[in-house]
Amino acid sequence: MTADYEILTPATVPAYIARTPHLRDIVDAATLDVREIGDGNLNLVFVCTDAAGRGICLKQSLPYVRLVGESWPLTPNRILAEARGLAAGAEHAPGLVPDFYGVDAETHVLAMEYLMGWGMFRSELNEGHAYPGVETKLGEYIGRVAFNTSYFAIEQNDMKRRVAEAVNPELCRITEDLVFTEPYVDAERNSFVDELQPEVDALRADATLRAEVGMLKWAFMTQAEILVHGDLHTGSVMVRTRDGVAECRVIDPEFGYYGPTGFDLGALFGNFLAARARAAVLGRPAEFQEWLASAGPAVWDGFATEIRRQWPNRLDPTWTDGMLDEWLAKVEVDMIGFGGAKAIRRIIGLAKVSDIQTLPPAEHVKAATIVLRAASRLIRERAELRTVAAANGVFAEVAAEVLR
Ligand code: SR1
Ligand code: MG
Repeated sequence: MTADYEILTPATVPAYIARTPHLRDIVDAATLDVREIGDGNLNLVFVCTDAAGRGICLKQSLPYVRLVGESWPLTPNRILAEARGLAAGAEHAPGLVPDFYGVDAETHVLAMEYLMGWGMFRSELNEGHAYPGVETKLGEYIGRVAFNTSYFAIEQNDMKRRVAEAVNPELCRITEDLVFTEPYVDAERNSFVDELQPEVDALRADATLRAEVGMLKWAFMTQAEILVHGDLHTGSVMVRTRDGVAECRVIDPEFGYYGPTGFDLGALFGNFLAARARAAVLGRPAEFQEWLASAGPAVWDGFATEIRRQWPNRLDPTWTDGMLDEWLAKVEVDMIGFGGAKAIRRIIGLAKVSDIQTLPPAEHVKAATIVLRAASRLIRERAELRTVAAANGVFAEVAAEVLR
């Protein structure tokens, strides 16, 4: 599918910025150095710096999936979902998202702060670099956006209008297919090394697992609770350490829509499973592995603390403190389940993760096996496990069994 709008290149970005009123004062277009750095699955990303050292980052959605090519058309209006997510982050979780400079609905270009010198969380974890404290902040980010985009804080009629405005069917369909359906059937877009075939066969033959994944997919499709990020893996988080303090910024909410509260929490947890498997097979220092193990529970604590902090501001007294305890317990179980589903898709389905893909062959198989077995148990046993901390025990058991 060819675009019916101008697709930017590093050579045309300066002129684009110069003619765009909401961008031209942020940097000096005449002295701009521009690089296209998009390494994700969908979009173009341009980072620009001017002679005075000022920066800007432009993201342009293509009318197709970059990873696959023009044979897979995809609405470029996804950039509006991203704008909605960044604006919500800026409003409710300032300091945890990049500064948002606006979106151009005609060219499908979004402008934001260039996080110069920051690293992608996934790449940093792959290198064995710890960012203590970032996990709690990520939980806080989810809690802040969750509370303030839910019925807890939004008037009922307004909430329904917001849910309707934020529908994101094409992007949700990708998640429905790639996360909840394809890994469990013989789909064309799946791929994995032959050594994993018995593990994959076991998942597909497991009727309990299949039923539970069906329940998670049902929740994803029907449970319009909060404005979720929709793709909150460790590649959607930028990190740095400044003055000894680890900082993070959440990026890329183009899969955003109103969905289940546990979904983003689970996305992080599921990606930590991949990072932990990598660290385990590479024999990273115990201190790093222990910090990684604590990351899932810390995300949960950051989230739950934030929700409890805001609880007195809820709009409806029908929601008692007892209801809050029950609601949080359900969200934590959902987090474990979605975490498992998000981990499994990265091993079997389209769009894999470097944590596992860049390992040498023998370690790749071991790490992928750990992820598949642990994630499968998390999905099946999540109701009994109840807490993310308890779910960590499953990972430890499985890792010991595979690496024995
Ligand atoms: C076709 S898009 C594949 C994946 O890339 C994005 O980052 C999402 O995770 C999506 O599932
Ligand atoms: Mg993304």
